[in-house]
Amino acid sequence: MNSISGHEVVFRGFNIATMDPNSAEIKCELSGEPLGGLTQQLEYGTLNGTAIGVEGGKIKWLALERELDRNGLTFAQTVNGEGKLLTPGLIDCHSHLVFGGNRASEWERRLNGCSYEEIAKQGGGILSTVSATRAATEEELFQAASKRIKSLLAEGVTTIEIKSGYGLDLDSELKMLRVANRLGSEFPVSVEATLLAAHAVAPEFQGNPDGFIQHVCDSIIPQSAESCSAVDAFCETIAFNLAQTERVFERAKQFGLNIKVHAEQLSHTGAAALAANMGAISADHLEFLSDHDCATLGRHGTVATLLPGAFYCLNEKQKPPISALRENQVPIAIATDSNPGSSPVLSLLLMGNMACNLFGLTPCEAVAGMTINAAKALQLDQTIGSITKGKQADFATWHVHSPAELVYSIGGNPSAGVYKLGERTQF
Ligand code: DI6
Ligand code: FE
Repeated sequence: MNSISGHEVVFRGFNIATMDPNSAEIKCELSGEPLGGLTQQLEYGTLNGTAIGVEGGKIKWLALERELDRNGLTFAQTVNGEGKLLTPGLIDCHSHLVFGGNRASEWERRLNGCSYEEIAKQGGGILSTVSATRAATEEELFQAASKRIKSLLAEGVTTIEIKSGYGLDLDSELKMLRVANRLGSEFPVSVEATLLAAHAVAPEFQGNPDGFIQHVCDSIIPQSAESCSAVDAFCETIAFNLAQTERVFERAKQFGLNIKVHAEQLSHTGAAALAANMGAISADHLEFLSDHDCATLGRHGTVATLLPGAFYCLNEKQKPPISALRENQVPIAIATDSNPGSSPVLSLLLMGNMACNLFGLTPCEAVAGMTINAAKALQLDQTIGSITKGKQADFATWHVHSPAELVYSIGGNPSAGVYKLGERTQF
């Protein structure tokens, strides 16, 4: 018995890149024939001549169009793709989208030879955005982030992770988390809010990082736990050390929160392996990751999230160890790291292009990095990230034929419409 009722919204006439690693096993709801057998491009999980039935915001079935026609089935509504590409909605699994002010003047100083670390040590960098974020009202932060999120949504993003970390006191961190969650309720996008209180030492605790970490563990994590799903920390010579990072993660785990980490961005600290050993869902940046760390990530299933925007904007030279990540079967995700300092980026597709051109990913790895592996980086791969029966009907449609074209060209948004829970988005 098939489960086709006629009440579905049907998407047909699309060239579908399912990004489902098990796409070869997908079967037609009507005939039981394998759908993946129709294509040579199993790595993108490409399906042609296949319709998607959506009901209640979810993918109810996949079926051959000719079988639907042969059985004379009619439906409540049909969306005809006319040959356009359909992919899972894109997922930006690492962003700092909520912040006050901007840091264009620091960028000018960096162009004149001042380093990111020097600016941070002089009280600029993250702390200058902390001042601007504390000074901004909640409404001002929401309006500024709304403008930014629209750029991402217009390019196919249907889920985004947004970090706090520019408040660094309880009230300001909670203000940031509220703005992040409000973006998810007012725009057609799912927001995963992450607490990043351990981003920099708060000005009130200058010279006393251990005291600040104590405050994060005693007060900020417990009082933010209901407003976020994960806790992140910046482990770096200019931020927190390994022992401080571990304290933050231990506390987060006591509240049942996921952990993720900014690690091995400017130097090797061992934070990625520490986090993986503690069960982190992702380790992010990773330019200085060692081959041994790659094995640790692989063993624990921790996702390596690469952030080529920060690498590019900081003019870094050291690249993440792509071959060792592959050898250890570490899932690789790609994200914007959208933030006012190291990655003022509002295009996830551009990050896919940079991941290929700068880091040597294949276009297929880049697209997987913005879909199925980004879902894994948020521990949401049971519900989003691929075109799979039972998952959410979050779709991006495109004026291109092949998925590689999404990351091949730069600029000129190829979006042909976005669907969140089966509904065409408007914002
Ligand atoms: N690494 C980053 O890329 C951002 N935070 C971090 O820990 C940069 C944040 C900033 O410069 O404002
Ligand atoms: Fe970041």
